[in-house]
Amino acid sequence: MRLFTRQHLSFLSILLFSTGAYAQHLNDAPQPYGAIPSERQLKWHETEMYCLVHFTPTTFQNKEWGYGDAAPSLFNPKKFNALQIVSAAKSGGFKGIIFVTKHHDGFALWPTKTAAYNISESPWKDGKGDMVREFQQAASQQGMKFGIYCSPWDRNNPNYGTPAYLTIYRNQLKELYSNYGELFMSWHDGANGGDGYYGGKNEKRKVDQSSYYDWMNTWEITRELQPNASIFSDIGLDVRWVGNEKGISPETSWSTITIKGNEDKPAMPGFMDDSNLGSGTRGGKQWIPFEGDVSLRPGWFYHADQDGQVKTVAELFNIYCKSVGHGGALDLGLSPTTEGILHPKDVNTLTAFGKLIKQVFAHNLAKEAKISVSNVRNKQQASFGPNNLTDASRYSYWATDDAVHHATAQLDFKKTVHFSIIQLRENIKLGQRIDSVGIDIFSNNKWKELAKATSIGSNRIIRLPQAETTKRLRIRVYAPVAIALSEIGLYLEPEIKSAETENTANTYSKTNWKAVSTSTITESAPKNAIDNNASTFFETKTSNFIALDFSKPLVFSAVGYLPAQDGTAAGAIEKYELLSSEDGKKWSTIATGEFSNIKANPILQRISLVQKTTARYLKLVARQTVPPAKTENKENSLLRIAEIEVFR
Ligand code: FUL
Repeated sequence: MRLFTRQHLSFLSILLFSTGAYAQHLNDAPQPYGAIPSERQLKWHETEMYCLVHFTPTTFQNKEWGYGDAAPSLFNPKKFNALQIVSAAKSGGFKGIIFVTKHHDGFALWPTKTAAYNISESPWKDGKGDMVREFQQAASQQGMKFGIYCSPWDRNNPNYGTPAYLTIYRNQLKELYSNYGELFMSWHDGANGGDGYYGGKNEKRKVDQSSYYDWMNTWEITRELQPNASIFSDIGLDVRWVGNEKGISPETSWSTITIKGNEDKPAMPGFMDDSNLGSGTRGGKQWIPFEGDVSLRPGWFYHADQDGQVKTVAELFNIYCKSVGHGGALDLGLSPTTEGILHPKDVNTLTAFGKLIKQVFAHNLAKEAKISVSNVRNKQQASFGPNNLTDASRYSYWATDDAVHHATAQLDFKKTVHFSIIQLRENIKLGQRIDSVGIDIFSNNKWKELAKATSIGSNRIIRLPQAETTKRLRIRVYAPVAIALSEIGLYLEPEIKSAETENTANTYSKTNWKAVSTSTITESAPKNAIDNNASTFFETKTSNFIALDFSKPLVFSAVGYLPAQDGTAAGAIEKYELLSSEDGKKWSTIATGEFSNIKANPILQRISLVQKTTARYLKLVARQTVPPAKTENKENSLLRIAEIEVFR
């Protein structure tokens, strides 16, 4: 019996040789530097873009946070189509779908055995439906990864706040982890507002966020049942929050971080020093890269009055460059309408964005260059050479000798190239090694610096303010250890034609208005709230309201409140009361409620009135505001208002 032909044998020897060479290559490779990603995290880095779908009875209530009291009968999407939603995400270039299986309102979108408040109580598919299953199947059909978000805070569950609820929550995770295939992410958030329906008690339940969810043991369940799922939370374990809901990180954002606790207790989601979530820590103890989460619309849930505010392709590309392009991932919120599908505007934007990404990154101009480097590891060992820099593999790399910490890679082109984006990747299996880079072009017989950057990591997109033309480009790299750069990309960004965001504001001019409060501070006076300038604000520590005199009666359908836009949510109104008056003396309440999620996402809040109101005077009273960071548990006394809007 002949086992091998000559071809077989020569193939085998090549294989053996190359396996041997590979072993040698590994042997000669630089030692990993600092914290390094796990296999699970490497897969997550490769995913780069995924979507987060919010669709619960809260959609039908036109709210951002359900209170937990919505009747299940409300939930009856007539045209629900998971495939329409998932396909739109795919057309946008997204590679995964995370479905919110239970939001803060507590309504489970799968027929859970753990709580009665679930989809089987709804009229949708006569109570026989399972939306988690439909999303899982649609994702699998489209070749996309699937993940789940199950909110720990549950404003419906009567047991919330007691140890019994933790068991319920863990059982919910077990059901989700056991019945819906392999998950690429398990998403948990730190939001915990306190008050809710809680089985009809309508009260405030405070939990000790440092211990209540016993996260380390809860996440053991994730590890056991879904070992490949990356755990997202404020602080990981695998992926961290970037500290805002704009989806972007600061310019310098390391994948390594040293998590800081709070009040001498270890850090827990919702209970931590979050000051370095955006930047990470150079040389930090753990590898926990960031996810930029942001919604395609202003809110996470669908609101018809935001149809004119779907992000433009240009905005999305900017976010992409500052999330994926800063070594993190982009998690884009999708909000089905009450029909159970995405609005055509959302679909069109996703499709156009997907086309743009494809177009930008279709051709790496650096492939046309001859690349020379100032040093190659191990006496020019080919496996560490510059050929690796344009082979589109994240893990083959150009490396320098251990003693060489400053090096250059020079790209010489036969024909001039025109580019506006430089993309760099390190081989992160060896850690985040590079400290900084400088990019120069040779122009008029001298080198001209175009850009500098830090925190390269898995992906660094440097977007130039304008396109540049050259035949010679140089990248200067500094690392405290041997350099291990895996990719250089040069791309040209086309002019992005995005339809302008429609101005559906329809607001009254504020020219003749007057604003008063009881505050006497002049530099942050009430008039700042009606000056049409979002960066100035009225701030007071002594008053809890602002009153407006329109100078004549106005007929209005809604009132807008923009919290301060300086990056801190302190002083933002969480609970409000809105009053109107004809004479400025006798006031009547026209609305009360909460501005859900304002702390994480301090965008323009809208109070839509049940019916149009006519009044000359309006008063917005803050019943509860976000306290300044250091006084989290104390009575708060800060109110900040950037703008008030009145909608016709
Ligand atoms: C936050 C929640 O409070 C929001 O409602 C939304 O679900 C967002 C993605 O996470 O923590």
